[in-house]
Amino acid sequence: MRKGKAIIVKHTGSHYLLSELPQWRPFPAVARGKLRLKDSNSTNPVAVGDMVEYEAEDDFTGTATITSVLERKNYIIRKSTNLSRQSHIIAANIDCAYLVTTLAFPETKRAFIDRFLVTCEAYKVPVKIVLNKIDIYGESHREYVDYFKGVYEGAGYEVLEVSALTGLGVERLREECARNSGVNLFSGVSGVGKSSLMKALDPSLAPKISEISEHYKQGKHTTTFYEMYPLASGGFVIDTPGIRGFGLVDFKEHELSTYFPEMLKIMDDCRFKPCTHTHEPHCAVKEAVDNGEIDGERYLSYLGMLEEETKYR
Ligand SMILES: Nc1nc2c(ncn2[C@@H]2O[C@H](COP(=O)(O)OP(=O)(O)OP(=O)(O)O)[C@@H](O)[C@H]2O)c(=O)[nH]1
Ligand SMILES: [Mg+2]
Ligand SMILES: [Zn+2]
Repeated sequence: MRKGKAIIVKHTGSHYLLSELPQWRPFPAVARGKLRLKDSNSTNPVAVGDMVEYEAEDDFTGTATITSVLERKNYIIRKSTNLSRQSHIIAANIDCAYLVTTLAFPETKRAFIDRFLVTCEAYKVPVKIVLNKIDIYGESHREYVDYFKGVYEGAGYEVLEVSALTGLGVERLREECARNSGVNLFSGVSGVGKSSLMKALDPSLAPKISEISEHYKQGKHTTTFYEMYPLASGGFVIDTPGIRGFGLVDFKEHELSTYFPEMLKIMDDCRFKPCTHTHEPHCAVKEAVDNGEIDGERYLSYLGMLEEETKYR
């Protein structure tokens, strides 16, 4: 019998594939009994990226048994709707999350982007924004692309302009993904090109890709499993199914603004502490919104999240 530690690289129902990263030699495993991390009521107690302990035959024949899940350094968690009681862990132990977005075909909603970013801040996941399908925007959209980049760079996030189709920006993304043989996550709504980007990074990979719907201008939820892939150029990428809804999990009203880096920077100057930045006089955040230092839509996202968090509690 052999005992070891490995990472979950694929998860389908009760079956897992594990690999001892940074080696890439996946082997099948099942869980012994109920795997559970403390205090977790998520639909999936373990996720891709989780480090587990396993037992297997010395020659790796047959199926290994997962005996326990090790403490996570970080993870991304969401609820499908704000009303839902159960939460879902997208992935764990991520070196860099790439939130893949598009301005159109399909449009990624700003509220969705901001919820994802807030969750990354709260659960300590480094995150960057990928603006994909740059090839289809053309000169007429340049102004909006610049505005979008201005907003998120101003808030403290890197924004990478890429096109999986033309290869623009792909080499830079490839270099970033290879850094420290790290585990990278591609997440976003359906149809933004997560699987296409993976294939652009490493043409030997063959994830399923399909056209967005002609009629609805939305993705068709082509990727259905969470799965990690090794890139020939180094590093690993977790391709994920498109996310339908992103509800926040376990946020306290007074913490929320600390997960907006541009608010966190100035909130010491609010007269009241804690300040919700809604009705209080002499609020530095509201002043920054009024004079344009904080983007108005980011602030609206903040108010929307604040309202939901107090309403559904
Ligand atoms: N023009 C253009 N089309 C792209 C680009 N990237 C992806 N697409 C197209 O967008 C559609 C959806 O791509 P996918 O890679 O399947 O999208 P996904 O994000 O993996 O979608 P799900 O798996 O459903 O979440 C396909 O028709 C791709 O060819 C791009 O940079 N430019
Ligand atoms: Mg996909
Ligand atoms: Zn304030």
